[in-house]
Amino acid sequence: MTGGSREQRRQRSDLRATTLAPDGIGATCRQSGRGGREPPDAESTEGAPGEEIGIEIDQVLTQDTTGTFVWLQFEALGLDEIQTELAAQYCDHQTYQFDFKNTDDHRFLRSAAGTFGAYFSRPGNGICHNVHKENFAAPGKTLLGSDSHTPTPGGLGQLAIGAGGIDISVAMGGDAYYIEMPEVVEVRLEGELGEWATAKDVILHLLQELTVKGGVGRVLEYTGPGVETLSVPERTTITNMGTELGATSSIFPTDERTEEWLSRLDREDEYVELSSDEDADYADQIVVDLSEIEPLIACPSMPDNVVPVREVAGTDVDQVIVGSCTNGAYEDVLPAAKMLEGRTTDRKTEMIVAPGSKQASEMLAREGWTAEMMAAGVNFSEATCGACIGIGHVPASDSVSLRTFNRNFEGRSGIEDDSVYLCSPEVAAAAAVAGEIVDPRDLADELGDLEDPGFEMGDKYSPGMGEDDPDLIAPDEAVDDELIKGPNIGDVPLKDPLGADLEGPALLKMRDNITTDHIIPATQDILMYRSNIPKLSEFTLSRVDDSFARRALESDGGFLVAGENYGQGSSREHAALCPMYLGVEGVLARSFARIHKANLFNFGLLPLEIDAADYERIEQGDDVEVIDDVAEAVASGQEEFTVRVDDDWELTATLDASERERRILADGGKLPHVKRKHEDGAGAAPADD
Ligand code: MIC
Ligand code: SF4
Repeated sequence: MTGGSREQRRQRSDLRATTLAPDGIGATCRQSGRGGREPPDAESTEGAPGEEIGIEIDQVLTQDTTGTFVWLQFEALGLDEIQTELAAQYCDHQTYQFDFKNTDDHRFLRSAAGTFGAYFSRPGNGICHNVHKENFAAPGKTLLGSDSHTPTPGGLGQLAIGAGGIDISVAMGGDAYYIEMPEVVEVRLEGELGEWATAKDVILHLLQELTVKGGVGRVLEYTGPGVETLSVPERTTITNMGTELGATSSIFPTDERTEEWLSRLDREDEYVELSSDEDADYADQIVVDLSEIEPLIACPSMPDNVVPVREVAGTDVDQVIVGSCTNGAYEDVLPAAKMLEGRTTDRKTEMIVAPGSKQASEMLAREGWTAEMMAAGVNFSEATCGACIGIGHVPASDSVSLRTFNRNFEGRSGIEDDSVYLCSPEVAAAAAVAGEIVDPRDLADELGDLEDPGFEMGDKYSPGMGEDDPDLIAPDEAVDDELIKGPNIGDVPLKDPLGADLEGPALLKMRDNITTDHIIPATQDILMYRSNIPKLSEFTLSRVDDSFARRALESDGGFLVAGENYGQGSSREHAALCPMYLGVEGVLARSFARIHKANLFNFGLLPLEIDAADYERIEQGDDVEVIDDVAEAVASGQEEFTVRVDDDWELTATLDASERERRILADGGKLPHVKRKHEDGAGAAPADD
């Protein structure tokens, strides 16, 4: 059994600093095969971009909405003990427990953490990224998490990557995590942020420049003299939202500010100095002059729809929410609290604060800021994801909501045609006071006595944290030692191995940038079925076409057609699992988002890339037939596939897959693949290659 008390865990940790790119910061890698080569046994620290590498995983995290399947698949793999140095199960997305199904999920997760040896963070203790950052994130360690914002602790030098649930199950079983070696891009920070400009504006600026596709296949490594001007909470706001750029991960070097931050948590012994080599060679360089950053805002309904706040000033605001894994730290809420001191929120504007962790809540309360904000008209939520995925505080129809969150995909707030803007806590508080969007610099001029609250680091974290924390249960204090499954916890569906023929209608044609929130929405009414695939699959792509699930089931097979960046956003493997359950065989898209493409392989769906002209020509309802013997072609490493459309014309589609991914596809997905390897005598570990 791994895990143990916090003290035991510290003694075990060997804080090794290793290498991702030949010159960058990162992790120990194993190279894997592409184009017929088998993975070499030897450890390697090199890898050319595009080549498949295996990363050894030190820590894993999972949360309540992806976690049930992580453990169900861990169980289905026949595993009984966690092999990573540390695993943590958080309950953060649906902590209001509106339905017994949510509470059943949480009870199951506690029982799984206890049975297999993970830390268990109780519902309401905070968002996984915030609680992990406070308790476990450590420079030089690798972290894999079943949530797309797992890269958050890159702000303190941890190489952290988001992945699908079964990738977490397999990593917990002791196997490496395999990805295509990303390009490492330098983001060089010059200068210092000016008045009213924040870390949130830095990442919004990058989204404006690079778009939601700009980071795909890349790790962003922050360097330059501007780094030392940013504290760890500011850095983690930036690394958290690197996910919206599509980046595999984002990482900062470590320095005195990292050490100072760790010492506030009594974890200074976990500090490791990490920086890139002076002559590091990057695939690209982006220079950001922090002194030129001004307050920015992402307009509805995409995180890269960014403009200066002044451009949308005067827009009436109905709701303001400060919180989330991006801006829910004590240090994020504090500036908003200071701005509201002695003021009130506008009568027509409701303001809610949802701290990222119970620790942040507790500190705000102990220092009197909660009372101060309440007097100003603010309401408090428990520490939860909640409103970020349409659970609570759903905006009124035809209303404007300003949030300090990271995503504003249409409908994600819980109402179709929503109008959600993303901004810093300072811009949010200014809007709450003014009742409309306003650049805080202009509000300060108007009010005369409003000062830039600046950034202030909190004192030592509050006494609630530490060995006796009742909300974070260590494996050796586990409450349960066997799995407790309520009636809503279903089975893991399995797919048959890939056959020779693949044919069916183009069930749905979609535009560019379709998110996993389109594929499987996360709102309250739907989220409670995450452990019940037959029921959840009824909602598949309902946000695009509510007849889709019925049509897919009736058609008994078929394809999805999509534009660029298909499956961006969340890591939820349900976005591949549910289409698979409905009989979808493959996706023809102009390009795929990284985690979703991996999830398609993991559930045996063929992800084929098509060009712009063919995408334009193919229509919903057309018959699609892959001419090749698919099983044979996939196994033999064939990259180009001929697809006949409507018995009338042909297109060439590309399968960009490693040897390992081809074997997973051929077996019908990762679970059957790993089980088969296991049965074939590959040993106790769930070898994935
Ligand atoms: C999100 O922000 O979309 C989520 C909800 O945290 C997801 C995870 C999920 O769908 O459960 C993510 O980011 O991976
Ligand atoms: Fe939770 Fe929102 Fe962060 Fe996802 S993005 S982990 S839903 S706070």
